[in-house]
Amino acid sequence: MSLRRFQIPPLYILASILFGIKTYIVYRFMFNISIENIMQEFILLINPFASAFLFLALSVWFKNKRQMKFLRFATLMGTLILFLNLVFYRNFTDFITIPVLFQGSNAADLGSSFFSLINPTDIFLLLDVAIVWFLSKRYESHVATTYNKRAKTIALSASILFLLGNYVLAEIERPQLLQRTFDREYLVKNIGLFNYHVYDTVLHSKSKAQRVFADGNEMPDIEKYVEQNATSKEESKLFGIAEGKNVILISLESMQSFVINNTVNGEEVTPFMNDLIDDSYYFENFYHQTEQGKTSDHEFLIDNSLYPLPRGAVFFTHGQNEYNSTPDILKENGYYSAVFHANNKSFWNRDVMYENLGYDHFYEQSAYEITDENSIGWGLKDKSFFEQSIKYLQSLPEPYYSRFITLTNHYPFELGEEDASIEQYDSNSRTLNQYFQTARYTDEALEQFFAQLKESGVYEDSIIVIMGDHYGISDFHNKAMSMYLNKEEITPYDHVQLQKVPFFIHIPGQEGKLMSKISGQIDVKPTLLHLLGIENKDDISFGTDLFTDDRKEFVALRDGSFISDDYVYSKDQCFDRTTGELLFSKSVVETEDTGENVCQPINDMVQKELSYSDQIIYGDLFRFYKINNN
Ligand code: GP9
Ligand code: MN
Repeated sequence: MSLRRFQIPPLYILASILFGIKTYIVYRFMFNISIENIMQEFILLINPFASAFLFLALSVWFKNKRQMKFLRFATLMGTLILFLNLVFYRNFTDFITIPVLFQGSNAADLGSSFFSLINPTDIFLLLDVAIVWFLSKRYESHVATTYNKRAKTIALSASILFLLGNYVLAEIERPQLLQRTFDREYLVKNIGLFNYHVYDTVLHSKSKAQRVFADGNEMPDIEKYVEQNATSKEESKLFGIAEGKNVILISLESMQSFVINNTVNGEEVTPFMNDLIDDSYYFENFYHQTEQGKTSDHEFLIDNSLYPLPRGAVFFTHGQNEYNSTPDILKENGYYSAVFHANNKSFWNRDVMYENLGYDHFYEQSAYEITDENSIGWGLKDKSFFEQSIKYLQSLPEPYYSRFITLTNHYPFELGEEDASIEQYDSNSRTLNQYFQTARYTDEALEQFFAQLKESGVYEDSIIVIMGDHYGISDFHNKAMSMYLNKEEITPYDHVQLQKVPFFIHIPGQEGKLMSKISGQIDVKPTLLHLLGIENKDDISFGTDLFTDDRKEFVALRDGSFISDDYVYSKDQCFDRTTGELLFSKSVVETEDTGENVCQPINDMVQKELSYSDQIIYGDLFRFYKINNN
């Protein structure tokens, strides 16, 4: 048969189309990728073609023989990558990352079950490769073309345009997708498996390089700083009060302090938590310190007492570092540890990071029965989540450190009518209007959980810590927020105050106290360890126990803002903390003399502290520093 009679497109275009179709079929029917809307469906459809074209169009730069060779091996390699991810996915419901590939346990796990993870139908993945091989070998003289300059330029520009188009759509669908690196599934869904691998490689090499240049010489300065500034010289007033008790630490999604003891349409937003203040240690000036890694950043803070990173999610970028984490320390003191969260386990790279932090078990999505009726928005509703978790909690070896992360009070704060106990707020922000209802729902879920803890006999032997993970209402809703708070506008001072999240330490049988000191998520680890009677003397951590008076004078937010007893500093403006009066502004000082910047000395310290914490993470410095945790 002669191909002369057929007008076939250039082989690289045909190969891209075939490879694109194949990849799309794999995405759609072999991986279990969740599609939430038409836009996501569209992006998923185009990205396989965009990345196949990007790579295969490179063939136009080669002469005939090499061109054919390139196409054959490129399609084969691409297929191999697709296939290996598929096998990996069948075992781990996750995509391969470079660190995971070299991570002993995962690779070994996969090795032993490799053959059981292969389906006979996988052979069809080779179909397009076979076509390309056949055409390129048998009909080389017809399909191999020497492309002229114009054709080369067109191929190159088209592939870049394709890639850009894909990226722009992905950005619209998930703003800051690449900076925030939410989830591998999101990345694959939006930029495609192959571009995801390129991205993962860049991320990996960058952090590897920073690690390579560190040699541990950085540690003495950091140690000295921590010893002088973050270590209390005074023993905690509550040291050992909860020795041997179980810990139940509940993170409330997007719960901010402004709803506590507040009303909407005349109704209390969080009646249960408002009452809980009376018999708990409740910290009314407690701040979240998270950045782009949101929930995962708060987890990082509470388990390490180190700051999360200024960009990206440390759970992703430095999931393989050495840490001296709360679960690790507790393990050495006889504790079992587990996390409960009904979302996809790879979200925020939790599966990898939890193992590294020393958690014994992660009760994730697959541990829960999730149906249309019991889920909304991001997944399993909080009431059902707690209810289904109790049996697992009861089965844990004691004493244990358990963490729970709720989900319902997450943007866009959706709730079915049957679950809404209070009316929405009425403003120009649908987000804020709905927020009160989901916050109330979570408050009710918490109340129910307390009842279940009591019923199941878990309550008495435990201490219960409750905390908001980060803000839920962004600056975008400032207009509605100022209306709700009865303010003319939300100033940088107000913005900082809105970063307060609720923090409770509830010790059954203890009265508790209203605590007004300035505090933050960085303080949770040392506070908790001291309550449990663990000294943990040579730990490097930037927080201080909240039950001593000898404390560092500020809480630093991750964007460099800070709150001290006297001042609030944000966006180059220094305010009086109690009155909110502007004391100094960098932009004003150029035109009129507003006096000295009284915030400057603390600001210098904040910058130093944040950079020390970053150095530890970027350089993976704990590998040079062995700590005795007893
Ligand atoms: C996802 C949940 C929410 O598992 O923790 O994450 P967030 O978007 O708040 O970081
Ligand atoms: Mn969150």
